[in-house]
Amino acid sequence: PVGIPKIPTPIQHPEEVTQFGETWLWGTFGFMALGAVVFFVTSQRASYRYRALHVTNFFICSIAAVAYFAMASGIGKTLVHSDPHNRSSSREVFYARYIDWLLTTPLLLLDLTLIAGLPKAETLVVVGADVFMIVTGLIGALHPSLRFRWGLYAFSCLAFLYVVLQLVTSARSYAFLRSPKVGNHFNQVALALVVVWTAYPIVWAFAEGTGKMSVDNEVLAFGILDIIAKPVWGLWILLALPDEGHVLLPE
Ligand code: RET
Repeated sequence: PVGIPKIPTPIQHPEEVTQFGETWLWGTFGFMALGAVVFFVTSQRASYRYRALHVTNFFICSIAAVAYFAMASGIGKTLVHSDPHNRSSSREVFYARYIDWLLTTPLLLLDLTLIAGLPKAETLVVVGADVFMIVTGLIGALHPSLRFRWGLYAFSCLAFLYVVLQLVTSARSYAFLRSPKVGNHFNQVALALVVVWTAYPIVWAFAEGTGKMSVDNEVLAFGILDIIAKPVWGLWILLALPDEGHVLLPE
């Protein structure tokens, strides 16, 4: 029997990273590895009063370097299908980023809380909110339903707001309690952190959220943000740190 004539359909491709994105992933790996080497050297030379900050920055860059090595070499990603009948609605999601962020964002916050001398209990709560922010962001990125994806985004944003609020209220006051110089330093680096970190949910909204941004451009944007938020910000914190700003391990 003559079969039903097939209507040729255009080949549909999922939205995936290309050579451009892969090259940039290797580039970002290079920056993180360089940062790790620099902080390793400075941590060996630093006075014990500041060493903890050099060590956290060394860990931050090392973890990111490993995550970027994995992503550049082709793992740590998965296809998310928002419509099982339409392959072009599938998008590659780099979940490895979230594993990196899960470990490194608490360490970045620790840089600030150690300078401010924030009490341990409050530090724990800030870090808890930060972990909640990353985990809900990860579940959102992997969710096939666009609607529920934004629900998880909202939970994540609430946690982010809480982190920011704790930094600009409580942690800031503790920093000024130590000395005006430490307070001013904290003001500057905390403000920079809030500005840079706010760009993450914006990129997410255009990339995972609406798909308006290609995976390549997402890789480029998060790469640039990660370089600013990790090695650049970490180096600045240490170079601008006043003498009285040594690490405080409070109650
Ligand atoms: C997500 C999506 C959901 C909403 C929010 C997000 C915030 C992410 C942030 C990430 C920071 C990462 C850093 C990495 C290290 O360099 C998860 C993107 C609020 C703030 C600083």
